[in-house]
Amino acid sequence: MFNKISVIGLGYIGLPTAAIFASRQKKVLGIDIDASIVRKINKGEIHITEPGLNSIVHSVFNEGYLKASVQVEPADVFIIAVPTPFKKNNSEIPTPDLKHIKAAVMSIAPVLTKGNLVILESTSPVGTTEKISEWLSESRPDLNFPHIHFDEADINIAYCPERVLPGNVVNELIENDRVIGGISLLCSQRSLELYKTFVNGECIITNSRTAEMVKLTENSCRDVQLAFANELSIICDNLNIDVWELISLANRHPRINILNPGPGVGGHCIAVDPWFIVSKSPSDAHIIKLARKINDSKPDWVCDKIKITIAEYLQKNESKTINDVTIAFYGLAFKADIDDLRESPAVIISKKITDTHKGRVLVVEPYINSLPKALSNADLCDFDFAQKEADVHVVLVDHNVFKEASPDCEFMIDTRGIW
Ligand code: SAJ
Repeated sequence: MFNKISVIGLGYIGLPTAAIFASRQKKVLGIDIDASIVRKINKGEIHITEPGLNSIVHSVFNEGYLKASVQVEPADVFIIAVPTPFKKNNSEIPTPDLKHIKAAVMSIAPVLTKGNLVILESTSPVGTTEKISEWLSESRPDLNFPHIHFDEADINIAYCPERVLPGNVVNELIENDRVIGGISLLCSQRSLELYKTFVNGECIITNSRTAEMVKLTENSCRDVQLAFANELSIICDNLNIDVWELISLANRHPRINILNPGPGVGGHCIAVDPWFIVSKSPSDAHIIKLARKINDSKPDWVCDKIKITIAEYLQKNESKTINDVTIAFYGLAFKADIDDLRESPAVIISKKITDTHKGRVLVVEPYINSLPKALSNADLCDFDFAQKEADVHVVLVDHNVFKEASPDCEFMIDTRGIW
């Protein structure tokens, strides 16, 4: 049935998905436009950090089940897992950019044959799966597509979002429940059959529009909850209340579960996906839009706190000038215990301060070997060096190694409440 599976886009979702299918003895061809990624996978190696993934890719490659290529080939199933960034367009509301999805769809169009299943996994605005069906039918008028022919179509198309947590992807891919939204019932049923080859969680069938909205709703819900926690942290700071104590006490209520505030909300999902809802329903999506604004403004608030703390340090150390003040940032990743710096509020904050601060800036980030270009004026160092050299200490990520440390800092901003 599904003997040959092609996964288009070998990133944080596509590569683990390709590897797990291959580990179930499916012949998998991974496609990526980046030749260096393809070369790496074709040596049995990986280009991302994700616990447990390296050994799976290594063995499925050696057993001959996984290969990578820049060139699409015929297959039984095509799974699209490419990024869906947004465009800012000088407007208040960013809009989703479907160029990578469209390019992936156009790349498979020439090799499609009757009976193929096409699955979109990329987070996408509502209606994208139907659009894929339209694009394909324009490009392949010799085939029937489900947005017109439903269960009679030659090609089946569905939206099947992932909901895995970076850092626990391999386990969650297998164990999480999965929502499967076909354009027709047959599209859903065939997709369910495919995912059952490795998903232990329940696979639940719906239509493609609902499945698209489920994915956006999950991440928007978390964004709204994070905005609540971040707003609380600012209110508590003004009222001289320890927000961490407040939350732990409020969370003793049986129906309250407030998340932890932080320096902002990062990553390529929660900080992005809510805009896909807002851009489709700008006059109705009030809370979702406000949550985005609250979370996006938190890094500026942290920068202001850093400036106030520097001023306090100088007040206490009268012989020093601003040029003498060394600041240490602890963590750059967008969240704990990963190496991913995408959309990281920690990068935004440390860059903003590094660009204007006249003294030295140190960064402690055990998950990277060199600083990104944006921070070329800062120095990457280890924890002990930062503790010894810095005057002002700023915790931006709650990595376990930081939690286990016993810091000694008089002037400190702890955006994660770990010290
Ligand atoms: N964060 C806090 N406080 C918290 C929890 C998180 O400040 O209490 C911050 C993190 O530091 C990070 C951001 O929120 O900056 C997002 O982190 P996250 O752990 O909440 O989520 P992601 O982006 O790693 O993964 C999310 C997950 N979605 C939900 O939990 C609803 C995951 O299940 C999705 O698969 C993933 O987005 C995705 O790919 O869409």
